[in-house]
Amino acid sequence: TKQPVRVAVTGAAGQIGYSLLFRIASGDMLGKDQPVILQLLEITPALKALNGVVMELRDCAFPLLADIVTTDDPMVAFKDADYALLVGAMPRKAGMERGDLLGANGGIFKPQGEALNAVASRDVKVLVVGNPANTNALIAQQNAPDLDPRQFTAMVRLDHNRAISQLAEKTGQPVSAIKNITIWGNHSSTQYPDLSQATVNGQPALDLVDREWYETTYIPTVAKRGAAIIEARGASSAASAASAAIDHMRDWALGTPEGEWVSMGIPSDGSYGVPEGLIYGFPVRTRNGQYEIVQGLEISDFSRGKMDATAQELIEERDEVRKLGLV
Ligand code: NAX
Repeated sequence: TKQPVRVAVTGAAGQIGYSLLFRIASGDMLGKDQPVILQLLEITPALKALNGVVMELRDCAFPLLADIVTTDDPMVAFKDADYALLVGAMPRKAGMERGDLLGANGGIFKPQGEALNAVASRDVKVLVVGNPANTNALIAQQNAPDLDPRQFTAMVRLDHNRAISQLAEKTGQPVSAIKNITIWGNHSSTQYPDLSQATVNGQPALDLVDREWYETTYIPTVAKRGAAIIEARGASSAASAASAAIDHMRDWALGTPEGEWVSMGIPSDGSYGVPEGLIYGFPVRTRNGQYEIVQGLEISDFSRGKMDATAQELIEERDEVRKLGLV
């Protein structure tokens, strides 16, 4: 039997945590043969609620759940962590400017980056879910100089999954028929859900739907889905966000199927003219725990415009956190 691996989760007593932890502990993320030790981080006032979640985790009697650690100290939560899912973040409050939001989150992701740098496994795989996810990932990464910058990623997988499901619904096909959608850029309303290479049962998706629908309905529906969920549910996406986090980490750790790709927010290496260093959604394939950007895709003028606009937003966020001395 395999040795347990250490999985750190921040914001563990929150909404997403309440779905995510049970999926990790049941083996959905790393496989049904991989025991896990959960290392859960919360702010001090939430430790009591976290303890309740831990009671429920224990009550599930998950065979793969080897141990649970709870703490309000990142140096404890990230100790020897093989995987770190950074979910806890400061939500945008009414009247908050972008700079205020980025500053508040810098207060969380800078010390967490430093703690990862100090105590995590040298191979730790980091996924930032907490918003603004891409720039929070950049902050953590820039404060962890001893770790490979490529180990810091941000979640655009929920957008990717939403893009699949919207296309499946429109074409009347199962989600399993849909391949090779890309979410380019920021996990925000400027994201670009790109169907240029997508296929439905092997047929080009853009031959099956009309261009007008794609540009004026599909793209904004995917990009604004988070707001639609809040409007309907009275709370932001939680189970679907947790499921996307599971998908992101599973595919990174265990690999993507032959001939298919997924979308991950990763540090740009300059591919497709995306400024180097931005944490940007790209099409990636993964194997043996490593990801690589899918190269050689044709980029139309329409795509170029969308990709540049979302890059521009990430540049502005980066400049803002630079001004604040966070990166
Ligand atoms: P909740 O407010 O339910 O939970 C967040 C938890 O984080 C709280 O329990 C809080 O005590 C904890 N927390 C705050 N600061 C912390 C710190 N410094 N260390 C450890 N824990 C801390 O939010 P939830 O609905 O779970 O969402 C979490 C984050 O995910 C939010 O930032 C949200 O915007 C973001 N999302 C990102 C998505 C994505 O696709 N990238 C989609 C879903 C979600 O909106």
